Amino acid sequence: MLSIFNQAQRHPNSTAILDSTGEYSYGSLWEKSSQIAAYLLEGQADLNQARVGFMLSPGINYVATLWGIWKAGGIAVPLCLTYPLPSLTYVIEDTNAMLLVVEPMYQGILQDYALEKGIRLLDVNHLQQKKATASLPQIEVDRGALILYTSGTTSLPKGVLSTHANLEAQISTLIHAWEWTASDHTLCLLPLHHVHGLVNVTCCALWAGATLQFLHPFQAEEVFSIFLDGKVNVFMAVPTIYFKLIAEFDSYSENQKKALTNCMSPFRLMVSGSAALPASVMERWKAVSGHTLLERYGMTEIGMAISNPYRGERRTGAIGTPLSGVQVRLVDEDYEEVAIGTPGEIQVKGPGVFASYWGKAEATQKAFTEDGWFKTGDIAVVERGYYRILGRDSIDIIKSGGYKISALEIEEVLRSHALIKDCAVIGIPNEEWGELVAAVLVTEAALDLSELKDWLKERLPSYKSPKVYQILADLPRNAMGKVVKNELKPLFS
Ligand code: MCA
Ligand code: AMP
Repeated sequence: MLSIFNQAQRHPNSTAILDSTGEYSYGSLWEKSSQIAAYLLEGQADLNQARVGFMLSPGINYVATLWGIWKAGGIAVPLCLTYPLPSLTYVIEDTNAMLLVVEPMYQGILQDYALEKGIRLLDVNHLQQKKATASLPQIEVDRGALILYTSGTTSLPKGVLSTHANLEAQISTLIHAWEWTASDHTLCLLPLHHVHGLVNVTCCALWAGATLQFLHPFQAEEVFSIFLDGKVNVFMAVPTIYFKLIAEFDSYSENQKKALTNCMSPFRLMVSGSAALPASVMERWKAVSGHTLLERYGMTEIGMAISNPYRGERRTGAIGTPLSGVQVRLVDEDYEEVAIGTPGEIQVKGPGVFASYWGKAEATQKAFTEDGWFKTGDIAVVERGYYRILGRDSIDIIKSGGYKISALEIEEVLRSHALIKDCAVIGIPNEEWGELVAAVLVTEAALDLSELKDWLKERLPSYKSPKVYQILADLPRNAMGKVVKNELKPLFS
C-alpha cells in the first residue's frame, strides 16, 4: 500500500478534510476514493499509468479523486482552475489524458472539446452516487504518480513526471524536517496544480494524518476569520500572500489586530516559499504574527531541497541548508564545484528528483549532468553556512505571485496578434508580486490595450498576462540580432 494511505487506515475516525461542504473523516475519504477508483477502472484490473486529468475545486472531491486515481493505478494530472481552454487542451493533449474528472462548474469549458476528441468526461458527483466496488491493483512505488506542468526556458510548459517513490521521498523529508504530526491542522489556500499546495501542504497533511482545511478562492479576510477559530497551527504560503495578508491586517482596528496576533502566535509553524521572501515582508509578518517565517527553496522537478531550520536560526534573505536526503552542490559553468562564498548554479540529486519531462526525452537529458545532477538554473552562494539565492541564469523566467512564467510563451502568443509586429516580455521587480510581467510591443498600427487584454484572456491564464506595457518603434538588439532585454527594464522604472 502507498505510504500516504497509512495514517488514513490507522485513524479512520480522525478529521481529514474541512471544506466549504463540510467535515470528512479519513474513513470517508478512504471510501470515496475507493469508489472513484472503481468507477475509473470500469471493469479493468489496473489503469496501468493512464493519465487522468481532473479539474476540481480544492476540497474533499479533489483529494478523493487524487487518491482514487492512484488506487486505480493511474497518473494524476491536476488541471489549473483558471486556465482558458487552449491552456487546458495543451495539457490534456500533451499527456494524452483520455479520462477527465470534473465538477459541474468546470464541465462547460471542457464538454465540447471532450466530445470532439472522444475523451470520457466524468462528473465527480456522479462517480460517487452509486456504490461501486472493485479489487484494486497493487501499486509499485516506481510507477508514475503525478504530472505537474512547469514553465521553463522553452516556450511551452513541460510536464514533470514524478513517481510514487519521488513523492514519498519529497513528503517524508518534509514530515521529518518540519515535524508534522497527526495533531496538526493546516489551512490550504494555494492552487493544487503545483508542488507547494499539493505536496507540501495537502500530501504532507494527509501523510501525517493531520486535518486539512481548504479555502478557495484565496481571500485575506477569510484567512483571518479561519485563524480566529483557533484550530489552524501550520500555515504555508507564497510571499505575495503574506504581503496581501499584511495589507488586510493593516486595515483593521487596534482591537482586531490584537486578537489576530494573539491567535496566530501559538501556531507551530509558518512557512514561505516558491519565490524570494522580501526582508520587508519577513519583518512585517513577524510584527503581525509573532512568527519568524521559515523560508525554504524548491522546484517542481525536485520538491523541496533547501530549508531554514524548524529549530534553530531562520535567517532573513537566506534559504538555509540542504534537507536531509537531498544532495546539493553549487557549480561553475564547467560543472566544477565552486569554493564557499563563490556563486554557482544549484544542482540537486536525491530520491525526490523527478523521473522525466513527460514525452520529452531530449529535454530530460539536457536537464541533468552526465553524472545525474539536476540543473536548477538558480544561482546561489553559501554564506556563514546558509545558502542564499542570487537569481536565475535565464532572464526569460519570471516569478510572479509564486507562479513560474516563461517570457517566451507569452511572446509567442502576443506575436500571433494581427497588430503586433514584434515584442519582448520581461519581469520587473515588484514588492507585492515579486515580479510583474511587462511587455514591450512593436505594433503595426494603434493598438487598444484593453482590447488586447480581452484577447489575451482567451489565450492565457490571467497570472501570465502582462500587467504593464510599453510601445516602441523597434526593440534594442545586439550584434547577433538578439533582443537586449536588460535595456528594456528601465522603461518601466
Ligand atoms: C493576478 N493578478 C496579478 C497577478 N496575478 N497581478 C500582477 N501579477 C500577478 N502575478 C491580478 C489579476 O489580474 C487580478 O486583477 C487581480 O490580481 C486578482 O487576481 P486573482 O487571480 O484573483 O489574484 P489572487 O486570487 O489575489 O491571487 C493571488 C495569489 C495567487 C493568491 C497570490 O497568485 C496564487 O495563488 N499564487 C500561488 C502560486 C503558487 O502556488 N505557486 C507555487 C508554484 P484584475 O482584477 O484587475 O483582473 S512554485 C512551486 O510549487 C515550487 C515547487 C515551490 O518552491 O513552492
Ligand atoms: P516552480 O518551477 O514553479 O516549481 O518554481 C521553482 C522556482 O521557484 C525555483 O527554481 C526558484 O527560482 C524559485 N524559488 C522557490 N523557492 C524560492 C525561494 N525561497 N527563494 C527564491 N526563489 C525561490
